[in-house]
Amino acid sequence: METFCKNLPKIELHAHLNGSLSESTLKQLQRIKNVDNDDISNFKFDHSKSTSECFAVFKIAQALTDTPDAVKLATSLTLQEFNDDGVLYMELRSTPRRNPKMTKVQYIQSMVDAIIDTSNLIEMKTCVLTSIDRRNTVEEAEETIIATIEMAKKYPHIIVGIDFSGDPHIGIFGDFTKILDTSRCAGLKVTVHAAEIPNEKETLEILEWKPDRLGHVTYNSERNAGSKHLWNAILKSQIPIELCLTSNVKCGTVKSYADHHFKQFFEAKHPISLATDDKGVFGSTLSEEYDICAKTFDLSEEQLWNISYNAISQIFANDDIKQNLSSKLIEFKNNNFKSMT
Ligand code: 6MZ
Repeated sequence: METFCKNLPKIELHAHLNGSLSESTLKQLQRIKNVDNDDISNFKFDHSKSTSECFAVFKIAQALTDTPDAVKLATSLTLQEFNDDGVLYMELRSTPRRNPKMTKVQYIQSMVDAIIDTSNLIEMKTCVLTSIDRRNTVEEAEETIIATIEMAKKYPHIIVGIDFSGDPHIGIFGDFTKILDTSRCAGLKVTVHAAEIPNEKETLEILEWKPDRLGHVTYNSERNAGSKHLWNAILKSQIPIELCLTSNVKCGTVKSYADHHFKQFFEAKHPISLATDDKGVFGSTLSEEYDICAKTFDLSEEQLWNISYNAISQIFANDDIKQNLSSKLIEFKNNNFKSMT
């Protein structure tokens, strides 16, 4: 099963750049910056921690990606790693930061440059989502959206959407809807982290706003601090959900893999994809996520293929890219499952 999961062409729709940095990438960035401290030994979770501890560790990576060159290098190395794991298409998300050494536009440009420079070296196709951090102000979000719209005009095939993320204990989704409407009017798709902590009122508001995709959706029903009404509203919405099993287990928002809400959404035939979230922090590749999912929920290779194939319709890139991914997944199926119809 492990080899199958590695070979299966996969679609990664929920990966945060600074949470995805591997130890070797962090070390390279440290060398370039000439810093030598053991901060990075605290980056990867070797056991489960709380959500708050999780949000503290991102700062370790962000301190190393504070110039355009560092953002570009971090992006290039991360793309290479996802490609080597058999990812065929990914949407890489990151919160553009402004500091005395770079503007938000330069931050986004660095990600784009890394994608363009690696495009001839790797098979994986990558698009960018810029993240709005809910801990920050609406003015800061506005700045990010203006920068994203400007860059999306220049690189419409690379910059495809906005992600709403950050520590769910801080900030209110409703404060950001006007500014998110602006990005939608500019043709950008939007994915929103929802129900990472119990907050039925906010989750219902998010559903009402109708994002193009949702992340996590952990506290979703009577069985986990939600209600039947909430569960029915999620299913009725048919909004695809990005599920990150290891991330949720390691942040302690689900008790174990067996308790993960993958099972309920899968059985309800709700559109879902599997994703890593922060592979550097949680120490799990997308192949490993597929493998864990298969072993925990007793899935066949055909069912895993279906999960990957169905994710194509959920991507934010255009129909040509969808068509191309579809052909590659069908080719894999024809070569690997002679008996599949
Ligand atoms: C919510 C998360 C997250 O943007 O600097 N982030 N937001 N829930 C999660 N689940 C654990 N994992 C990561 O990457 C790091 C940032 O992504 C968001 C947080 O805002 C974090 O600071 P970038 O590339």
